[in-house]
Amino acid sequence: MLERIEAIRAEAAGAIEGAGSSAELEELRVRYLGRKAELTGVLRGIAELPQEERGQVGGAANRARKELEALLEQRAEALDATELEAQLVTDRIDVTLPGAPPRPVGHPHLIARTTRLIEDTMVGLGYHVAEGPEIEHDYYNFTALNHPPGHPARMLQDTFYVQSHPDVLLRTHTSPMQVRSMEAKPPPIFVVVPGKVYRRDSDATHSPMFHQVEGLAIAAGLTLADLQGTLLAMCRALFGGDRELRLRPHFFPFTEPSVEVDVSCFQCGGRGELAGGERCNLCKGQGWIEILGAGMVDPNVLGFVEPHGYDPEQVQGFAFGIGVERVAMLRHGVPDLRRFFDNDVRMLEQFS
Ligand code: 2U9
Repeated sequence: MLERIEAIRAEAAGAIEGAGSSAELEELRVRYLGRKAELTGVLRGIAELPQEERGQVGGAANRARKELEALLEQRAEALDATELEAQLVTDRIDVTLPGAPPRPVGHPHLIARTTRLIEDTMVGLGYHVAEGPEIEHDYYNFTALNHPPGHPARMLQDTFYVQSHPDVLLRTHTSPMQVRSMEAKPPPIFVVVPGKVYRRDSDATHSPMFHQVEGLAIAAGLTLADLQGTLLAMCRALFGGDRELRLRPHFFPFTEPSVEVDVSCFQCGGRGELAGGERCNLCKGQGWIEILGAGMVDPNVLGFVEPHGYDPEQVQGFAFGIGVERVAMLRHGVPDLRRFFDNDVRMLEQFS
């Protein structure tokens, strides 16, 4: 009997060691330790053995059962681990694979890209970028920018007002944020302000909402020459390294003197005619394209922020404003400004 028990134990131990799957292991458990297993039968029949054999046989059968139970448990753990590992490998999903069909990757809108280009150029010259509220107070949009009461820009035909608050409006330029920047920080200040602005205007070259970047530089000793050099660097970054500038006298309430600035035509090189002798259609034969407005900041404007350190006798500076849509239309040959805001992907995808 003892030999038989040892034979069963040895056979079962070998089989458990060689089991290749959890299912196979379960079969072995039933075969060697189940209700109908030979060893189970031996244990059940102990009471019927002669008294002197019971202790030895019972002890050997119990030890064999305990050993096989332990071996089954060990093998089960090992198999569970390898089976889990195998499952993880076969179930692996590559989340970096494109979906079906692959999704097209988006890109910044042409207006955002053009704004960034202007910002980057000015940051390269040492300017900070500041953004501010689109809903403004009359004080920041007009009063502090030297617009007298009754100035035409303040009129209802030109400006969107908030109905319930006659002093609250949609900003008509980003200049209010330059005033806020001066209130927040004493001179010297070099700041550009990009953003949406609103005017009651709508046609192929005007939209009730459009984008500007305005710049402001205030420090001791700045002159119109500094303004010219700054704008030349910006226009060359936008329209090519060979560009020249032309300044024409103009009027703005917030600058004195004020100028309108033309850039030499980047299609005909400023000649006004193309290689074949025909008139340049971009500059209409003029050789110059109007591109922005600028000027030396009016001392009256500095007077509004004098308590914040801007003494018009001590510091002076310049400001400029440039329309982003106009720059984008010129750089990319877009004929109608409204196309930027139709949200027609056939238009937008051309500029990815
Ligand atoms: C402060 C003082 C002065 C900003 C300026 C212009 C001239 C200008 C236009 C360009 C095309 C508006 O988008 S557009 O239609 N802007 O001509 N803007 S000077 O002058 C400032 C700004 C802030 C404190």
